[in-house]
Amino acid sequence: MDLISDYFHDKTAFDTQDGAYKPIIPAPTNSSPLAIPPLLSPDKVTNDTTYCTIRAQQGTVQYFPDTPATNTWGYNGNILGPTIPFQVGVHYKITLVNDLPEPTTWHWHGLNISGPIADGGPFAAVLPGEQSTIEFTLNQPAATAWLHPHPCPQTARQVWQGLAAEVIIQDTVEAQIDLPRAYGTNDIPLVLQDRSFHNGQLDYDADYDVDGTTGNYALVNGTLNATYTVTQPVMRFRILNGANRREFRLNFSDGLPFYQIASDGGLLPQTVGFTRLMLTCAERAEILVDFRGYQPGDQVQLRTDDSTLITFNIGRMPASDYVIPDKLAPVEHLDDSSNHVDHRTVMSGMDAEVRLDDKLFDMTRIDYRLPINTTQCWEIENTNDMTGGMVHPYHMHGCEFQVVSRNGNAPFANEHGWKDTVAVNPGEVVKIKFRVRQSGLYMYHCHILEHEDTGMMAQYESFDPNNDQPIDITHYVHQLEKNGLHVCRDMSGMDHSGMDMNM
Ligand SMILES: [Cu+2]
Repeated sequence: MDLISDYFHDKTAFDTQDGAYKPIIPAPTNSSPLAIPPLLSPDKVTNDTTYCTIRAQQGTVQYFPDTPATNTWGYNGNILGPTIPFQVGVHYKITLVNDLPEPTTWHWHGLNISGPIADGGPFAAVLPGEQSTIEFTLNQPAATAWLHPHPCPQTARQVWQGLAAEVIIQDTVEAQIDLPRAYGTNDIPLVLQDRSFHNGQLDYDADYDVDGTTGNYALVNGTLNATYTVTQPVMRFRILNGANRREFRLNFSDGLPFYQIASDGGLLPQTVGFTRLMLTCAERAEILVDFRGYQPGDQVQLRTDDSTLITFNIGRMPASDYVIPDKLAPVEHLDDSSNHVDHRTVMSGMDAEVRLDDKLFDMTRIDYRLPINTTQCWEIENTNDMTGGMVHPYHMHGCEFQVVSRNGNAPFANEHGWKDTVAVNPGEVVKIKFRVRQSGLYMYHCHILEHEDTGMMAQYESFDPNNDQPIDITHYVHQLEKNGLHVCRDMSGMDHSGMDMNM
């Protein structure tokens, strides 16, 4: 297997971007064992339905010995949340409880479920002290997805405060491949984030940057200066970039190779070996790491650039003749014989000038309509002409897509599976194809959370061409207004064309 040592990004743009970008430095506190989130236990399992509860709540974490505990938010706990296992084909009923002092939503990033409510975008707000119930049955490949809030325009602040959890989707295809899958033993999540602290507290407003808020210290699964003792010869890490804005440029301190087996939407057709891998915001990579070359007492760090994210202490491990599989799972071919581009979406600008298709988000406006069960081909362009531009991670709700090309060239070696978030370099056009399976209303946007909250977001409606019943968007708008909730309209107050004023 070839080893790739290219980050696949526009290095100039990365290195010269926004001066407020903070390097990761060691936190001034002792190292701590990596927190491994528990698996969410269902409330009840019946013959046809599995019931769960996910409560957004306030908590505290004692990060520093000499300051008061840090006030945090989490799902069913103090920070982040349990890892949520879903089985394809099972019907789930999930109660979402808001114990926070403000409205929030539960967005299932990477789950192809009904929008705008079950999907959990900005229309799905739950008031403080209230709860709602969603239900769905998953029909998509095994994958690592995630849960995070998505209220407009408060997503970035709520994620910063601690709301995020990994989701593991399981199916029979993945189950038949010889991969580590003992959760908490040789299969563990790594949620990568960065935060700064002010007298021990998170202070989003103090750290806010319109081009994306960054912090000085790495948090892995909410742990500062995390360490992990390796007792299994080959580990599977489900890595999520859960940061508001930071790209992670992953490498091991000694150049140890690692093997990517899955991207956002599931297994790759073939394992791809790396010594360096960049993950932009919201992207996931499942990797296998072979620790058999080390001796007990050795140490190796997983880093971003040359800053440590987590230190692995090698412990005693059983002998193993495990062979990392080369072939994984076939990826469904989406028919694209017409070669017709259905739509081009343009991401432009930096700072408060960011735009999607020259517009800012408006919840009362449907930006694009597309038929279900039909292959769509879109081009995603990052014009970014100001000051060299920056990488924008483009994300779609309601579907997983395949990367067809980058500026007409073949996609990267790890882009041959399903994705829902793709990094678009300045001056690049990324062609994608996808099929939406269910009618509904879904967001597409930049996943730098501050860009999204500034309005670099739009929404599409998917409809059944054999039974086109357009969504009554005023119904959803009125639901929010009736509850005194904010409705994002033409978010700048600029570029009023008069067209939207009647809504
Ligand atoms: Cu962006």
